[in-house]
Amino acid sequence: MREWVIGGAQMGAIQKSDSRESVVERMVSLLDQAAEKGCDLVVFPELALTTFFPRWYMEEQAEVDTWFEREMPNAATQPLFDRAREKRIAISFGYAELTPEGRHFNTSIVTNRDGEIVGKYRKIHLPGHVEYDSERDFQHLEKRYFEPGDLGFETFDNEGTLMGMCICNDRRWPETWRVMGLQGVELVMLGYNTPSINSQNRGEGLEKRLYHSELSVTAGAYQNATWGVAVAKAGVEDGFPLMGGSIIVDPDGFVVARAQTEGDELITATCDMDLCQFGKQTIFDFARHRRIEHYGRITSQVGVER
Ligand code: CDT
Repeated sequence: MREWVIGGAQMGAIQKSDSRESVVERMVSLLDQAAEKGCDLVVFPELALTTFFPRWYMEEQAEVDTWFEREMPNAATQPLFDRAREKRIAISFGYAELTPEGRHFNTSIVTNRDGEIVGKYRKIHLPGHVEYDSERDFQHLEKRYFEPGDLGFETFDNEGTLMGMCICNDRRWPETWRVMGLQGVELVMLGYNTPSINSQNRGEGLEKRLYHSELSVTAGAYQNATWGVAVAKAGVEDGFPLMGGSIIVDPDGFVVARAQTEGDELITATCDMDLCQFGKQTIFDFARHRRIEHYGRITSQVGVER
């Protein structure tokens, strides 16, 4: 399948007290709207099933683990998988994954239109910090609750289209996009939970934060000649605001659909995967133009060295 009607299912706030079941009801309702619009694929946000719990400092592992899913699908998410299969819509969404070995990842999956999981990604660039930070306006404890993903930036053939995923902070790193670009990716799906306020710089402002998000996705899409779908969890969660700004971006780096609200909102676009070919065969024909003899620092060094 080369032409997909894609839905970006932005979600509004999820409070700490909201049950998984009530969230899944909202996701099913967005899926129903997507079905009416003829969508073949719907992308939901990062950690779509719960509030953005890494803002809360927890010391008891048993409490931390209540935010994680031990299997997927599970009882709470089965209705979403069932409706997606019934409507023949592929879905992608993020959740906190607790493996049988006791490992914790910030994960996303993608299904085909039969509701079978055909791809999994575990977030690699984990932002934030490990210990309580009294200097910040609020906490961002992803480095405390998750370990870095161990699956790399894989791509997946989903019904004839090469799809990849990344999660939130990953979108800001060109390496994320290029590793998938080097596999010929045609669609990158990502969800995010981005605070509207910089916890270390209150003066930054929402406009700049939305711009940086959009810049990252449009640049990544253009420089790798791929479609990009970036979907927010937005709104005010227990007093903490998250920004919206969900977008669908074409392989030339242009935004073709953009959310207007900070609530549950579906954006859609018809995405022809063959539009990736021109960029991949010309200015971003990697085989002809890349000069890897000068890229050594990208993999041999982490911080700045002179
Ligand atoms: N969820 C996530 O990765 N959010 C980050 C905020 C980082 S602030 C410590 C983001 O890059 O949007």
